[in-house]
Amino acid sequence: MKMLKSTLAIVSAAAVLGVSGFAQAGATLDAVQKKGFVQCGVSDGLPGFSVPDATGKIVGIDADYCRAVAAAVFGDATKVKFSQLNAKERFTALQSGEIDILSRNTTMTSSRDSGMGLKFPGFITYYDGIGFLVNSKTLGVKSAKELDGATICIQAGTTTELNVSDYFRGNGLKYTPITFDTSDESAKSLESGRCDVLTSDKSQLYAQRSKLATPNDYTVLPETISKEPLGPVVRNGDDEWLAIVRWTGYAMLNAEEAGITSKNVEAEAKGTKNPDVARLLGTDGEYGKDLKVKKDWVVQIVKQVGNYGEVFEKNLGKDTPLAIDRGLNALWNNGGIQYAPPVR
Ligand SMILES: N[C@@H](CCC(=O)N[C@@H](CS)C(=O)NCC(=O)O)C(=O)O
Repeated sequence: MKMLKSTLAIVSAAAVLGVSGFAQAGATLDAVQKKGFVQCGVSDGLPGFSVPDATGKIVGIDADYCRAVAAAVFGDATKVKFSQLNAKERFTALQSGEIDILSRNTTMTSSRDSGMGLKFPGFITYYDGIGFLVNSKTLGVKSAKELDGATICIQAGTTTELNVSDYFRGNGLKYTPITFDTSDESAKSLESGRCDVLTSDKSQLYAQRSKLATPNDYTVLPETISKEPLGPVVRNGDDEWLAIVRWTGYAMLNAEEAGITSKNVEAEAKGTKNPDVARLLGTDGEYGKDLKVKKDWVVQIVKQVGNYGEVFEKNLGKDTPLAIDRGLNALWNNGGIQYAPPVR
């Protein structure tokens, strides 16, 4: 009887874990291969990160990350379906198994990485930080320190809520928060003057500003008040899937560092004399096999999606409406902190 009870306890615990989305090692890759696509959770619409273009295709660095994972798994970057999620919905969608990866401008924090049945593979798609966007014509402030008494638009379910509260308390300033479920609602409220300030990750402030009717009237204040390392998230307990998602990003960074681009990757795969490049591109060794992906996984990622720098420039760089500098997101040997462990 005692044994039966404990067996029942284990079975019901397993059922609960199943329901709450803890994955078993290998389960996600198996399921993805069976259905033939990666289900990717992205934002509701954030230029540069994930937003539908005129044809309805979701474009942006977060969407491309999922395409790169599909290129690694299937050799085909188009084998992705997207779920558009707001900040409040995103973690439940991953926990419940509705999506395979969350790639939605999500900050890695200890509580999200440990207390929620989720894991950040650790690849940081974009090093960000919270800032403030103001209408420089109507609110003549040059620094966040001058925001005492301001009404501030914030998105619910984000790290922004807590970080802004810390900043104002820490600096002895008062503010009135107005929270919204979507960033479009926040942006509209800034435009209508309902709030004096819009706060969010700085990359998103540039993205939001690019969508306003008169972007040049708005300024991002110089302060960055928090660390917001944004990256993909997977369910806890499936190390195999976590490794694929993690090494997809590292492969893209290593390709950039080695000068491998979407244009030259095939020629390099055939003709390289550089041992690092030969390993990275699967000409030498079986590094894809360890990850349970094909030998040419990196060739497919870079050919079909691009190296990290190409993806950054295409979605966020100087030729886009966002015109964001590489800054912290430059490679470690070029003034930034993007540093990938080697494929070997
Ligand atoms: N990085 C922060 C903020 C993420 C976030 O959701 N930001 C909003 C503010 S711009 C957003 O992405 N909105 C787009 C949407 O509603 O889909 C976090 O992980 O909590």
